[in-house]
Amino acid sequence: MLRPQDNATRETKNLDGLWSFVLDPAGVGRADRWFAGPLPVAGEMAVPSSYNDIGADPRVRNHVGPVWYQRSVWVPAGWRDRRIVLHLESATHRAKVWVDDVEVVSHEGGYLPFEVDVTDHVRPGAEVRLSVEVDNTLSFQSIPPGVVEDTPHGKRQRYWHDFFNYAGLHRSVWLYATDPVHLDDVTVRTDLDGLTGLVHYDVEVAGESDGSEVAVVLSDADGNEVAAGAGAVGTLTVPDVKRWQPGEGYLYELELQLRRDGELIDRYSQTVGVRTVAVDGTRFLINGEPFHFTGFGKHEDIGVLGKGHNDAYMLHDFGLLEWIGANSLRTSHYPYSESVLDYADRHGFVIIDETAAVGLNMGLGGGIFGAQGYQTFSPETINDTTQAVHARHIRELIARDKNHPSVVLWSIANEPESETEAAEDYFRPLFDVAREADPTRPVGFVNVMMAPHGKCRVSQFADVLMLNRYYGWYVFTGDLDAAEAAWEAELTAWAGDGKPILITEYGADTYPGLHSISAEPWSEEYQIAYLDMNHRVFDRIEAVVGEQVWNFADFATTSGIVRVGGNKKGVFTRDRQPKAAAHALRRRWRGKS
Ligand code: BDP
Repeated sequence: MLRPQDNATRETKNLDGLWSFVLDPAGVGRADRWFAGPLPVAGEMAVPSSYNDIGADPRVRNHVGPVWYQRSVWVPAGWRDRRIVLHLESATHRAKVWVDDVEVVSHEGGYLPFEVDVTDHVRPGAEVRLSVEVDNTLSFQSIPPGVVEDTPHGKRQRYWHDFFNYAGLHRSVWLYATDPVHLDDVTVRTDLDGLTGLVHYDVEVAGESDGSEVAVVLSDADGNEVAAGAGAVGTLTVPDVKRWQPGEGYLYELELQLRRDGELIDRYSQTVGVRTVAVDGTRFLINGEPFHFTGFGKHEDIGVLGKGHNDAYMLHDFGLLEWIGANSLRTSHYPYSESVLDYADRHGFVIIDETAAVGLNMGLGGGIFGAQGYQTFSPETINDTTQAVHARHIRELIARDKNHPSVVLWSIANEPESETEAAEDYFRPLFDVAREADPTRPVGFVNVMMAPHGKCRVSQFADVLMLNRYYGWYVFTGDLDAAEAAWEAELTAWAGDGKPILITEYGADTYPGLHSISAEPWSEEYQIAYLDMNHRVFDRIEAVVGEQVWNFADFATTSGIVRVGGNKKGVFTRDRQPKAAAHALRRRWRGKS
């Protein structure tokens, strides 16, 4: 699938804005054919955004089940004889879409795009009605998993991940038009041979493509042609290549051209960063050079919009990341908007790209998530069907993000149960799925504290060890001396595995404005002391190739007695003001005060 793009052969129509919106608590919308006319007693909803916090109604915030979005759209008259596609960048967590009375597509997986050819269901120059049923229900067979419990007070959605289950149309919706014979996908892989760059490309064409021909032209950032090729598959060589590297996101442009009888019928511009990624012993190499990750685990989370993508906030967050000296982030705990990856490509920002497989761990929670008493892997809970869904998520993530030079590592899950035989059986094939989909990037998963070295049975499959640890917070709370000794002992054991170690989470909840001379937990002083302790440990272990603090900013969670208006481990507040730790991190990462 190619992201919608405008050029001389392709045209997009953006469908963001206000849509009609209504909850469907009884789940009757489909049977009552709500798609066949205006939605009953509808309100309005902004797209993109999470619907939860837009109004002031707790029923909307805490709704479990389907909601309906609807709008009408004029199909441009100029799109006669064109292939017309409806593209949704995400619908959390599953959606069914109708064009007028016709169901055209459904998709499950709340953070990845999907599209459908609607040519047969629309008339250029006429108006159509689009209806989207979006369902936020999580089950043991969804990624992420959850369970709906029927209580005397109504349905309650339980889940084992620590962020609010925001839902809705979180990213843009598009109509676009191409020739019926069109470029359908491209896979680009790059390599370096001394000073020469190699760009392998593989273009897919769809439609009745008799007689059509593919050509490609590679240009540098100034628009000068540096190489060209004919045919759908090939390798371009770029002498004296300018590499994509951390801090310097140099991009070439690969223009794909599709011609029939000499006439250009489709083109697509794909950005290309020429770089290599490799793991060598305990080193993580980008372009053959050891790379040290600094940065954060983040969330797509802001006030009012929830998980709705917003370009202004995206730029602001990247501005703060640059200010603090972060060179990387993990898309914890789900694939982020493609705009984030495009920005990272352009600016040399390094990304660990994670699936939405979070909370596959029913031993976790200890009262945090409020859903106890389940076994993680069993025929009734996370089972073979879930594994197949998880595999599909991995494939769809890699299909979407494979061409981003910023992405250097796949994370196939966050903190799953990993200390049991069932976990080993569940994950072994999923690593194969990732490696088959992308043989060029390392693959890992994020290990949880309950599966330390010697107990974890899944890390054997990973190229890189990603560890989340809270020594000094969830254990040895307030006792940083004891935390330091225990943490160093555990890390030393992991280092013996001979793989690079990335600390993907370490953090302490911090209430902004709370101060304490003796650095008590929750104070701004403690956050700094806690981070300092961690950094002392990391600096003593050579295999540690990166540090990503949990979290970039405070974020919304489900309610619980250890969450005070959400998770407060942010180095910035939810509205992006720095806590004292932000200045301390900046001194470490940029050497500036
Ligand atoms: C880890 C999770 C993360 C949580 C964090 C925390 O990976 O999602 O928010 O701990 O407890 O368990 O703050």
